[in-house]
Parts: sequence; C-alpha cells; structure tokens
Amino acid sequence: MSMKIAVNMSAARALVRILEAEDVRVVFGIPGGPVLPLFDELLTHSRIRSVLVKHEQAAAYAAFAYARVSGKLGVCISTLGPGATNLLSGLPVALVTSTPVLALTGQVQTTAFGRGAHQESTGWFRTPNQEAMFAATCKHTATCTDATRLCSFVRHSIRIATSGRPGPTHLIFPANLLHQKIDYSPLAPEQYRTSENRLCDDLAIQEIAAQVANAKYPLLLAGERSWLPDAGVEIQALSEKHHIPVITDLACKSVTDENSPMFLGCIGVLGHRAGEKYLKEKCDLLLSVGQTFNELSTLSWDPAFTERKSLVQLDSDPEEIGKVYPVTAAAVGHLPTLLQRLHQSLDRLLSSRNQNPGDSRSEVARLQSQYPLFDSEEMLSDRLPLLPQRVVHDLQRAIPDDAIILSDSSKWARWLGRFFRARRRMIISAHDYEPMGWAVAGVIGAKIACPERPVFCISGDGAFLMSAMELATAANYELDVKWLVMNDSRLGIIYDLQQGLYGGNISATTYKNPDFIQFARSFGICGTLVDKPGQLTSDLRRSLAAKKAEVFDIRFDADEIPPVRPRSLLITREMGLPNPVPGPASTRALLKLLKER
Ligand SMILES: Cc1ncc(C[n+]2csc(CCOP(=O)(O)OP(=O)(O)O)c2C)c(N)n1
Ligand SMILES: [Mg+2]
Repeated sequence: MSMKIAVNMSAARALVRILEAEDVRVVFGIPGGPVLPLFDELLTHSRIRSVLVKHEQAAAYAAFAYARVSGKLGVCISTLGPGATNLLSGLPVALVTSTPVLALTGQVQTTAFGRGAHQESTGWFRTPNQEAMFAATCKHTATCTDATRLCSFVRHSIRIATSGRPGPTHLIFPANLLHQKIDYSPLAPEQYRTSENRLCDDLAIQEIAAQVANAKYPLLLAGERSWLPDAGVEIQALSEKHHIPVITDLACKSVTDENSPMFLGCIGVLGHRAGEKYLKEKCDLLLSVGQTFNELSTLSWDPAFTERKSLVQLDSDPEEIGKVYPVTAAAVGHLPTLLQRLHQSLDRLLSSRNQNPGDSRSEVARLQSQYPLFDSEEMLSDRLPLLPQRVVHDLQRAIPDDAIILSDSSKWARWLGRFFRARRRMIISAHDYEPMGWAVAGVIGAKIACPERPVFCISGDGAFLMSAMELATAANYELDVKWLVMNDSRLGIIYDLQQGLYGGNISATTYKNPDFIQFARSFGICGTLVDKPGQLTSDLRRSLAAKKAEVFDIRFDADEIPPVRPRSLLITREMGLPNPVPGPASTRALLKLLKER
C-alpha cells in the first residue's frame, strides 16, 4: 500500500479533514474560545456547513435527529464548562437509542489545568469535571492533550460512535491544542474502522429458519435497533413473502410501512389490540429483531412474550440476548444481513416442503377487521373542541408519503402511535428516553439531512417551550419546518396521572401560555391557529405549497385521554403507588379502559 505523504497543517484543519473523509456535511453548535480554531476552519470549508443554534442542547438534538434520519454520523460542538454541560443534556437520547453522535468540546489550556482559568472544568481543585460528566453518558470520552495524537483520537472516537452498538462519543480539546501545527496523513475511513459490518452467524440462521418454518403462527417483533435504513425493508419483505405478521413498539413505529397487509400494530402501553391478541393467543414463535424488551414495550415485562411460545432473538448487540426473557435460539450480527439470509433460508425450506401459509394470513385479516388499527368513530367527529382523534385524522390526510414527523415527549406520541398510519421511516419518536423538547430542536437536523422532504414536529406546548428558541435557527437558515404545537396549557400526560391516580389534585401541571402566533411571527415565521374540524388538512396543504416554516397552534379537547392497555396499570403497581382515588376522572379513565378491552 502506498503511504501518502504527511502534510503540515493546524490540528483544527486536520480534524476537519477527517470529518470530510467521513462525509460529514454539517456540524451543529455554538462557538467559544477553545474551539475557535475549528470554527475558523469551517468558515471557508466548501462541504461542511456549521449551523449555529441557540442552545447547545439543541445542537445535540439536531445532531441526533440528523443521524437518526440519515443513518450517518451526527456532529455537535460546544465550548467548555457551561456550553459543554448544556450540550451534555442532549446526548443521553443518542445513547439509549444507539445513534452515532460525535460531540466535540473545549477545555482550558493544558498549562492552566488546576489553576482556575476562566470556566475551567477539568475536575482539578474544585472545578466541575467535564470529562467525568460526559463519560457517565457517552460510549467513550477523552481529553486530547497532545496535538500530534489528535488524528488518532478523532478516528478512535468516530470508530466507537459508529461501530458495534452505535452511540455518542466525546472529545475534549484544550485551548492550546487546535491551532498547533501537526503532520497530517490522510486515511480513508475503511482503513481505521469497518464501514459496514455485514457479520452474520449463518449456522444460527439455518437453525432459526428451521424453527420458523416449523412454527404455525410465527410473529415478527421489531425494536429500536432495527431502525437501520435497510432493516425495515428486509423485515417487510420477509413478512410479506412468508406471511409472518409484524408488530413494533412505539420506539420504532414506522420501521416498516404500516400499510403492509401483514402489519398488526404497535404493542406496549398504548398498544393495538390486534397485535397483542395475536401475540398472546396465536403466536407459537416470536421472532424478535433488535428489541430491548423494556418496561413500556412489554407492559411491565408481561410473561406473554415467552409463554407457550419459542422466543428467537436477532440482535446487533450480543449483550441483549436473553437479557429479559430466556431464548430458544438467537443470532447476532448485522440485522439487515441476518434478515436477508433468514429470508433466503426460508425460501429454500418452505418451497421444498410446499407448506401452505394461508392460516396466518386469514388470522391476521380477521384481527385487522375485528380490531381496526388506525380507526375510531371519533376520528370523523365534528365535535368542538376538536377531539385529538380528529386532529390525527386531519393530519393524516395532509401528510405526504415522503414526510418525516418528529414526535416529542407528550400525549401526542400516544395519539400518533395509536391512530396515525405511517409510511416506512416516517415517524421518529425517541420513545425509549423521551426528553421533552428534543423534537422541537431536532427538526433543524432532520431538515438539513433531508432538505427535499417535508419535516414536521409534533409536540405538546410544554415541550415546545423547552426548545422554542430554535425557531430563530430555522428563520436564520430559512428552513421550512412545520411545528404543530398541541396547546392544552397543561403538562398533559402528568396532569392526567394526577387526575387518575391522585384524586384530581393538580399540582404544578397547568400554566398560562404565550400567544404562540405572535411568538412565531416575532421570528418572521407564520403562525396559524387551528381549532375547527378539517382545518388542519387545508392549512397544512397550503403551508406545504408555500414551503415556509410555520407554527400551528392547535386547540383540542384536553380532557380526552389516550387509550391505554389494561396491563398498564401494573406499572403504577410496580412503582408502589396506592390504588387510584376514585373521582370523576379516574372513573372516566377506567370506563375507557374497559371499552378498549
Ligand atoms: C426534559 C423532561 N422533563 C420532564 C419530563 C416528564 N414529562 C413527560 S411528558 C411531560 C408533559 C409534557 O407536556 P406537553 O409537552 O405540554 O405535552 P402534553 O402531554 O400536554 O401533550 C413531562 C413533564 C420529560 N419527559 N422530559
Ligand atoms: Mg401540553
């Protein structure tokens, strides 16, 4: 192999060259002293854009959303100390959802460590310990104190962020580092990390294929780690070809096209009844793909996931195998490849045995018609105030097939999960961590990742106000993003818990909102009030044609509670809460629950 000759350049320039080789196109952040050499380099860079946000947490959320929709590395940057701690608060969601994000921060110059330089955060002599704080959340964190080692530190951080089970990594650059001159030798990413690990345990897959072929009612269960650009395609192809129904959880809603004839809905707290019934009453083999089996998805670890059935686990992370439920068989590797090989093996086995899979198809069709997935009479109601189900219906009619919807932490993640039929990879929910405000800021990254696709944020008013200053970022870069703000002047989910479990004692969950329309307009962004049936459909269509950012202030009946599965009550039991204090709200909630059974 020919060695390329090293070129002498600043460490900041070398860092940018590595990002360039990684095909990084955007970094989100806010500058500060120690990282100024980096921003100086980016100023004239033709391919890497730096996007200035209003709060470092938003930089992390934008990088996260960018990575989530594009499948590529997200990059965010801040200064040291207060900038870094702001940035840190946006990174746990990347860890929990296995999303590759590289965070770069500054530090005081190495000669000042422990001497109380401005904003010092080395952990020395009673200063905050920036490295330790990030280390507690990131897959890897390090301080680069020697400029000649910078390239290997950066490549190592990228390798760890993108390999195995991806996640956030973090590098700190002291103020005397980035402008130092170093020798830079270019390397292609394939020279220091696997570009795509196509690892597949073929023997295990053959054994699993035999088990699936022998099962009468196999069921595919997708989870968070199947949110890879190709895994959903493979799941759907396998499911449709061999008539294996698919269920997901809310964290990976829309991993496959929800119009697929074999789709049986989401499971979990809000769950679709059809999928749950198939799982509990029919399924004799559960084929889990990248599923974490967490509290909300399993309804407090329901034994039904293994009772009277085999559990076969496919995962990219060996540490997930058998973590919650004992397995009958398992295979570890690159999920799209495992699924592809399983599909091929089943093709061979089933054609040679000439099996008739008609059984599962008719059972799926029966459940879909008996318990419609995305349907309720309320969806067509003209009642005022608007029913949330009607809002979802009006939204569904206006959303183009190529749209991306980021769904924040709110009651609306549940309304969408239950009543919105999504195309493949349309909904991004971050449901396994759900920090309020992530989607409100995340849309900046999603729109930059996919400028041609319409991008929406659906959030509650509480979450909106946590990140609403990013309207300024959208205005600044002329990003066409639509924020749908579900305005109930409440921290709705928590308010509902107080209604249902605390005898209607409402503590610290109601407030007065600003005028969201005037607020949007103050940024030069359109603001529209929506409070009539059908209006959201026409207003969204108008806004999509205008291709300009807009805030929709949506009014609805806040007392309508999203339907939950009866077993959800167990979660409150596990928390040791007392039985619900009877009151009008808890009675209403209970009636709803019974109607849903
Ligand atoms: C950063 C953060 N703080 C607190 C919570 C706990 N929490 C979850 S949902 C919620 C209320 C959300 O209110 P809003 O955004 O108005 O949505 P709504 O439920 O009213 O639709 C709260 C406080 C959280 N998930 N994240
Ligand atoms: Mg609210």
